[in-house]
Amino acid sequence: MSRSLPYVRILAGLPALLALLAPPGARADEARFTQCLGELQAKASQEGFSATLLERTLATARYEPRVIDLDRRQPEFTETAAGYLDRRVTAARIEQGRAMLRQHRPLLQRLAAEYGVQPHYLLAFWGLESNYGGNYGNMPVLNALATLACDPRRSDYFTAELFQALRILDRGDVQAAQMVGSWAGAMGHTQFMPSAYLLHAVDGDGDGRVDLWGSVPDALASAANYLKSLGWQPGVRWGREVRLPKDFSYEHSGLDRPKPLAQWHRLGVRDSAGGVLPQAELTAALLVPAGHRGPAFLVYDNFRVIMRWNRSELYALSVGLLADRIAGAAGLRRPLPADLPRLHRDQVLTLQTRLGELGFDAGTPDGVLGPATRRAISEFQRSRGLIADGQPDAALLEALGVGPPGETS
Ligand SMILES: [Ca+2]
Repeated sequence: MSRSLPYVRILAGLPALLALLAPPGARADEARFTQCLGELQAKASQEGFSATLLERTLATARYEPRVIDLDRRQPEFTETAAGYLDRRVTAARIEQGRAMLRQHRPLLQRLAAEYGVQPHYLLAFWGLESNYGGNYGNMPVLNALATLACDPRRSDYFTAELFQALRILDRGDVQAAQMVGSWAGAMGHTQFMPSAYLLHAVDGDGDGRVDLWGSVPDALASAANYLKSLGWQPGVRWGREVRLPKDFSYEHSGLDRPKPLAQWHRLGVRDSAGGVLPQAELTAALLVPAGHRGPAFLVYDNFRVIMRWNRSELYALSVGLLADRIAGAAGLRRPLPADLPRLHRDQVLTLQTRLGELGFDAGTPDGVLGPATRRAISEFQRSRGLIADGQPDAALLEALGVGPPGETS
């Protein structure tokens, strides 16, 4: 141990000093964190992490109240498909993706050959996760993970991720100060959690280190390797926009109702230009994320692979649509309706309660518009002779007597 210079000691004491100046609730949080950090260090030590490592890593972790605020924050309103996709598949992101395709073409072709993931998909993930490295977060990952590990809500998960982060630091690929990311601990160009880093990150530029912050080849090779391990099928699309026949029965829609392409053909589904679907031995599910007035999509197995990266249907759709646009495709044939209502949590709760009262099982009312709620909406719509697309549009709200937020009658 080297002797600390006096000012270093003062700096080291600064957090405690600042904590004394904070309001009592924050002081209690800090105190709990300090105690928890001690326990984490003891646990890490039992798991075999060296004292030297812990001293320069875990011992320096700081409580980040902002992380807890962000973790607690629940969206007040539901997001419409148009709102979600318009914010992610933007003209600027498409343009930059095409520029990145030109700039990194040899690398992307090498990765496509090695891992079987087409270049435009790697670019779409990169664009969505960090805006092509332009914004991968500046939160010290140890602080974020230690703060969440010491919070009861998801302590086990984040304690495990924190220890994985220590393994990465132990390996020496990156220094603690450079290990920055999102408030939830997702790191670098591709926003890998530490466990994904340890399992799937690879050295794409051959310098012997895996650096998801400073090396684009490492980040893209890691994304390709991860997608391959999630089951990515080489040369297959994510899905495509399709055209539905008049009077189509929307009960066929939903990820849980896949059918062979030939069967979709028999149901009158055509490609977005009205042509016959490709003759391939593929199974696909039909999605209508904005209801019957919006576009329809047939999605293939690779769509489900994207959902293993991030469990949101709209996220997977944004990856697919951005990838298509980067590869040169035009936008949607049928635009996303911009006038669908965003529902307040109160309204979703009322809607779920009403559906339940009427015998349509939307699960336990939680204010979140998930697949079970959409399924219940669709069954209610069918029972009333409405178009059963599962979309909570104005007609549905009226039929269920769901008023503006805050109205309970
Ligand atoms: Ca490297």
